[in-house]
Amino acid sequence: MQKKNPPILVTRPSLPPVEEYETLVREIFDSRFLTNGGAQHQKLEAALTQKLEAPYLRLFTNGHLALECAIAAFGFFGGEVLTTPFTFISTAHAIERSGLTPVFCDVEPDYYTLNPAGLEARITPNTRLILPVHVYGNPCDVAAIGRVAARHSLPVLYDAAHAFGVTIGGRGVAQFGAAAMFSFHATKCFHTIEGGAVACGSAEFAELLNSYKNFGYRADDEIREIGGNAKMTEFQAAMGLLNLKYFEREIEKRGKVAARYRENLGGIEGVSFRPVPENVKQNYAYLPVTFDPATFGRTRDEVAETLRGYDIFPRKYFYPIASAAACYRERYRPEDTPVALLASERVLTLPMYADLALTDVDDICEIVAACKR
Ligand code: T4K
Repeated sequence: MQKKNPPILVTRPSLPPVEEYETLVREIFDSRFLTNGGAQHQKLEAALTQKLEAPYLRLFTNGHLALECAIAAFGFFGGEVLTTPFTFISTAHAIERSGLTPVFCDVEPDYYTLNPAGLEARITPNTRLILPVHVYGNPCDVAAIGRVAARHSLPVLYDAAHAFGVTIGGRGVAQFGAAAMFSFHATKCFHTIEGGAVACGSAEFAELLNSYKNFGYRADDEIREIGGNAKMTEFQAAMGLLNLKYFEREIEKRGKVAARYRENLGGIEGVSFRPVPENVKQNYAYLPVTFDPATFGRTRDEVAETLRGYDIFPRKYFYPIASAAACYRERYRPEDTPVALLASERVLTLPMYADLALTDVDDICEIVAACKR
């Protein structure tokens, strides 16, 4: 097989027709309102509140600052946050940068989401918050996590960066926990170039989010919180409005790509996919595949290297786990979360995007299958 030209990257953002974006950009130019909650922002906030079935929703300039503002809105002064190390480093950084301490708990072996079974043992008088991640868009066991949280009167803030559009038993993921953060980065299945949102269950929390993203302003002459700047611009919101229009088509196309991968690789010993729970509507945000070197005969890294030889660039999301990152490893032992550690050594996220040709999926799978020993 020839090298891919152009190369195939792990993802490629979908874009609306450029003429449609031009129309909205003209509206922005005419209005001279570029940021700070203009017309596009208001429309997108209303549309996403509905789409995500969120009681309240506030937009942000990116998912990371959305997470930091959400943590700030709880108003803790130090303490511990139970979270997963098997995530993008943003989750741990948001906790640490908020003056709190991440306590890394292990994930469960099917979905790699926070294992509710291990949570209770890690709760101390200093625990303030549970911050699970719907990693790859696979929802956490929200019922079990909710029960642990209720028993100990702890709030739950979901990092739903990957879970836009995912529903559990017909209910949007935004409805679980005290709040949920979504990322709208260009690499996500719904994007606003850079962007994010926090959904929450109370009007008061939503007011705090507005304040923390806008320097603490409650009114022109009233600065109540020590907030920062995390506002979404009109150009981002316009992109979001158009991408929202095409979102269902996006998911349909991604679903076909995911099905083709499963069809091609599903029967190979040593290759496994995350199971799909019956009551979950997926968004196919990522295509994580786990390679067991004992039965596949090759390591995840060897498979990645082989693909790179064909100019196909999968990614090791999420390696290293947060507790093994250079900035955390002196304070943690990655072996304390063995399931997460093993996942970080075995998972390869293969290219996944709406416009990935099924013939390219077939080629990727052929190369992967040929790695087997
Ligand atoms: N929590 C979790 C669980 C998260 O996964 C994330 C972000 C956050 C919180 C924070 O949300 P944000 O603040 O980002 O909204 C990417 C994304 O930048 C990041 O949003 C995402 N998670 C993370 C999992 O992946 P990188 O450093 O891997 O991105 P990069 O630039 O290497 O891009 C990946 C591939 O996409 C490349 O092969 C190139 C391609 N690409 C990328 C961009 C930006 C394009 O083709 N076009 C583009 O415009 O972090």
